[in-house]
Amino acid sequence: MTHGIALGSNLGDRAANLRRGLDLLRERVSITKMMTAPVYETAPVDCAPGTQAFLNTVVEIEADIAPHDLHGHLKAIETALGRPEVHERNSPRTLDLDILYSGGLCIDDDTLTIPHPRLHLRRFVLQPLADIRPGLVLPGFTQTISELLSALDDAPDSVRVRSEI
Ligand code: PH2
Ligand code: MG
Ligand code: MG
Repeated sequence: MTHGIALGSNLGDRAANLRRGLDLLRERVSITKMMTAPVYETAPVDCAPGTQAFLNTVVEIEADIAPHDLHGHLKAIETALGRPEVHERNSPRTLDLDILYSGGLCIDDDTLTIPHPRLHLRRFVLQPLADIRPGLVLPGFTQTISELLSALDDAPDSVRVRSEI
């Protein structure tokens, strides 16, 4: 099935952390297809004052894996990158890996909420996702990703394209 994953880093060598995260994902999960968005430098959202800017990107993978199993791999990769398993909410992190969507599934249990509950509010997610999947309509939504992006009323320059992954 098709899984969308958001990557974010604002601690250490941010670009290297994103790349290492994807390398570890490829080692752990048998991926038959991957689409990568450009990397954006983004202003922190809901973080403590003075928090360092993030690098964010999004990938879409095709892999025969259930969302909870994928989630387990993503947590293990975050830990491998040095992120403490218990951490303060929105504290600086070497790597954050969030499942955005898994095919047409809606999940809401103790470990996972899919689609990601805040993705439609976040330019740092919608902009890279719109680069690879502008016409996607997620389960529970009526608007496409690019329509959700256009509807944001925050500052567009909070998100600046930086590089390829
Ligand atoms: N992640 C958060 C909270 N705020 N801000 C930016 N710019 N990028 C993120 O990845 C991010 C955030 C929670 O995971
Ligand atoms: Mg996370
Ligand atoms: Mg997150």
